[in-house]
Amino acid sequence: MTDSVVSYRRDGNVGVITTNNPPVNALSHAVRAGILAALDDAEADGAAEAIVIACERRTFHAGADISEFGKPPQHPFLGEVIDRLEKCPKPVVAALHGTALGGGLEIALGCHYRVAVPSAQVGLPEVSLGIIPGAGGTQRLPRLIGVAAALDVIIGGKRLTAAAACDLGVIDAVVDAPLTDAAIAYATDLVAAGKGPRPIGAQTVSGNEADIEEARKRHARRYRGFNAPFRAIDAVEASLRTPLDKGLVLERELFEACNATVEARALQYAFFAQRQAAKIKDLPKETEPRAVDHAGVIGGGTMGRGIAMVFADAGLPVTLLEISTEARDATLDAIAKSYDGMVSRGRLSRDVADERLSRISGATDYADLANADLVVEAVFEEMDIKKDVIAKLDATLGTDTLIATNTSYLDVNALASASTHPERVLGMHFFSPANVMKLLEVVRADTTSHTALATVMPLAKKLGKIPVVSGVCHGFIGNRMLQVYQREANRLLQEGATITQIDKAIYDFGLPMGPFAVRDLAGIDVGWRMRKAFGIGRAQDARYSAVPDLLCERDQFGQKTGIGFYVYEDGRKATGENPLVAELAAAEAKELGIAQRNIDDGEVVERCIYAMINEGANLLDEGIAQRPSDIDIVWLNGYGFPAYRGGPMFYADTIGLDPLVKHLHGLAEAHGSEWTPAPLLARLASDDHPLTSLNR
Ligand code: 3H9
Repeated sequence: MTDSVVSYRRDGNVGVITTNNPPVNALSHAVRAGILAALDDAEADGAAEAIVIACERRTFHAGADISEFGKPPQHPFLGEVIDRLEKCPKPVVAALHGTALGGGLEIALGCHYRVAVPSAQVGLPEVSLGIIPGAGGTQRLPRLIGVAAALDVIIGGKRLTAAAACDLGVIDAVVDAPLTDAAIAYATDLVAAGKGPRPIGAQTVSGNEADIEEARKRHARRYRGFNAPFRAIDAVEASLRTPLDKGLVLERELFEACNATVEARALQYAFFAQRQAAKIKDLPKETEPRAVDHAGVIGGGTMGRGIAMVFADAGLPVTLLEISTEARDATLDAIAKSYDGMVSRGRLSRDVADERLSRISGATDYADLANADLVVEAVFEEMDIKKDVIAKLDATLGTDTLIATNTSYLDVNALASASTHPERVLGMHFFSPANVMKLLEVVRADTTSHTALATVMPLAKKLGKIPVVSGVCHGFIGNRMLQVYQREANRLLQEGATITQIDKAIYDFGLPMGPFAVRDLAGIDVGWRMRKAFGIGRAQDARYSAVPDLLCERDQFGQKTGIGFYVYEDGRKATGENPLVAELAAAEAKELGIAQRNIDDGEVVERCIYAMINEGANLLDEGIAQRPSDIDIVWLNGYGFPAYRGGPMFYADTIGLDPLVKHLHGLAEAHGSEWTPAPLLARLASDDHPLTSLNR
């Protein structure tokens, strides 16, 4: 048969079905229908004694077409296609390359044999989209490799390399490229050896209820608040007890129930939002990125070291500049120790750690940065110091070299003005620890060139980061919203809530830690120094809470000093509230004429989260954020906003903008003008449009 998406041809005694549906051969309706039609041809072709299923371009099927999930399902379903493959009277071989994920792996499990090139990866990532494998994955994988190993792949979201998949028995052989030829040869050998179809559905499952219970316990913490992972465990449990056909029916029911949840909508939205965030609306398509083959980092503090490791981990040589030979050597030592720690924790092999470390060289002279294509400054967070560094870089580097500042608050327009070529200056705001956190705010100054942006966005992806573009404002997208969230937490404390209550309410909402516990972890002094530098206090905000500052004045900075909002045992474990906090808050309330009262947890969550949403809408109105989903990506990846709620802007839509705006008016009456709904929210609510309608 011929179809533009799926084609059938014969090579010797092997029929070959090939899909060509760029970019990732997603199993859209046309592909499913095309494979069925091609199977008709292959089965009818008397000269074809075996069949190969393969894909063109960069990958085997990377899964179902996620963009179809919100629409009414269309026959043939993926399960029907896989059923036909499994029941095919001729042996069927799947030829895997790229990423055979989700429905892609399920297709392969419907085939009777599987071969893969060494670079191929397989996995069932459905729970990361709020669903479960819905085309036999939860029933066939346990039959193939046992319940415990299958749960690791399905719930742990593990992607297996071809070698690991072969060891586990997920695939039968690792073959050399060219893949399709190797798969045809494999199929020819099967026929010659008289080997026929070998359906997984006919196999029995190895494993027991104890494996299921163990998985429920093991994943309870990681997936706190999520639904899909636990439904996937239920489906795998069914494979132990029921024949394939019944298990498949239950799996489909669970899949559909999961797909109808807010969690599924939120996670699927976030999948596309993350890819959207990498796109800059007004960047001309023809803008050519510059090559970045060598990086420089200025400053060997925590951030500078982490940033140097990010480049080294991604395979780029990096030169780290410090002010003296002693500081340089101490920095390189500290980096070596970080890698040693990863080796001793089993996270890296010695060889890989050594290779990464060898990419980092130390320097003390700006001239040593001459061959860098991009230099990131991570020196002390002070305007004059940073400007001085940028001016020195400007004087030493070629005019094409990009200069990035890792500032978290300073005005990037002012910093760019320290360069005679301000078009090459932009912000790269890494989050701490830089080599772990995925988020990267790319701060676009008024003068930043298209070339600089077009270079840094794909570079970020190469560095394993999730880039989001922000305009220039105090705190950019993430920290500006964090400030109003913390402001509200402080006010709730003034009004009589305890820090334990506020932290618990926010934890129960789904964030990993509450606002006070987070500040104790990061160091309360960080915000204190920043507020002092910017002169932030009562003059700007009549309700300004000085409680954190008063703790800092007593050297109570949080975990690192053993006391902050909470008191700590061994520097880590909180044993209770610092009694001074409630005392200071009560005194402040008295001074400000605020009557303390009982506050319920619902009010805590509403005020902290709604304040953020309103500020997010202001950021959109001001053009700081390109689209609501960019804000969500910042909060999902930089601040631990619960992924099953989709991010603050998506969450706002689930509340409904009309009730939200009404609520904000009520808060403005009770607590002041900061609560006046952002004009954008008011406009959208009156037009009955959700925030996510702006995601383009
Ligand atoms: C599933 O299979 C359910 C079944 O169990 C049962 C059903 C009944 N659908 O990421 P990239 C687009 S659930 C639609 O930048 P990379 C993506 O949006 C699925 N579109 O490339 C982007 O579009 P654009 C289980 C998809 O090389 C473009 O392709 N599978 C899909 O960095 C390139 O993507 C998964 O969860 C899709 N399935 O990474 C795998 N996948 O250019 C999801 C990608 O317009 N995909 N697109 O922005 C991935 O993890 C990565 O895309 C992959 C490639 C690793 C494949």
